[in-house]
Amino acid sequence: MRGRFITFEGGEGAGKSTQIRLLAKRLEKARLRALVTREPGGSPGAEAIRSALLAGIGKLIGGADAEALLFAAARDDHVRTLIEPALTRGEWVLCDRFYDSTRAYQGKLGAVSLGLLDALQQVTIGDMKPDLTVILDIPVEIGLARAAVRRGSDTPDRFESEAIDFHRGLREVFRQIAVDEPERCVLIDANAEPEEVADRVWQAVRLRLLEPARAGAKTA
Ligand code: Z5A
Repeated sequence: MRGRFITFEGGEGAGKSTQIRLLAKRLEKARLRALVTREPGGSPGAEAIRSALLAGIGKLIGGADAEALLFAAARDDHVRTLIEPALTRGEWVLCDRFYDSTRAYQGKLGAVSLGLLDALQQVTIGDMKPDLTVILDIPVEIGLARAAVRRGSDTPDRFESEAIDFHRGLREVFRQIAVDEPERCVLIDANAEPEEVADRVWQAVRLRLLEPARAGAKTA
């Protein structure tokens, strides 16, 4: 049986990596194999592109359209070489960011046209959509403070260094995606202790993926 594909989205410091780790543990307890990955990156080719992107190459090579092309190139490699093969083997794939981040960062905030974004999406993933997208929602100030603590004395990356209005705009875009696609997305209040947020995520995974699969197996 094909595995399930879950993506995590949200602004800076929302807790995506933390929640993915906690969900992977719960899935393992339920005897489900989970592959944890991230975007940009996840495969050797895409990780090479990630380094350039987070160092700010998009600003050097012509701005938001060029940056969107690089995110798409990374996604193409990641989907073909890592995500699709794992789903085909029956594994669950938990991915830290996916195409909603392109729509939010490059689309809404970088002003890349919908036409270009649609074309890039078609080339990189075609009709393949996540089975579930968990959107972690927290006030911008709290997320940025968490990200700053984690970063310590390191320099903020290309996106972390944007102004606070940029981050407020991002939060609104992610919330709107959850409203527009309620069947695929669940919006989760992430302003709570990690284990409490993990309970909310697990509840969504159970209701939307695990229980329907069990019910389907019984009637088959
Ligand atoms: N990007 C894009 O522009 N277009 C695209 O298509 C894609 C991405 C795919 C990738 O950066 C950047 O690429 C990203 C968007 C852009 N922008 N930036 N910057 P990244 O992978 O380096 O970083 P990120 O995805 O933005 O992750 P993050 O926001 O920095 O972190 P997070 O994964 O959401 O959170 P975390 O690492 O789990 O937690 C952060 C800290 O908070 C850490 O110290 C935790 O211990 C702490 N934490 C976590 N949960 C809690 C709770 N519940 N309470 C208290 N403290 C907590």
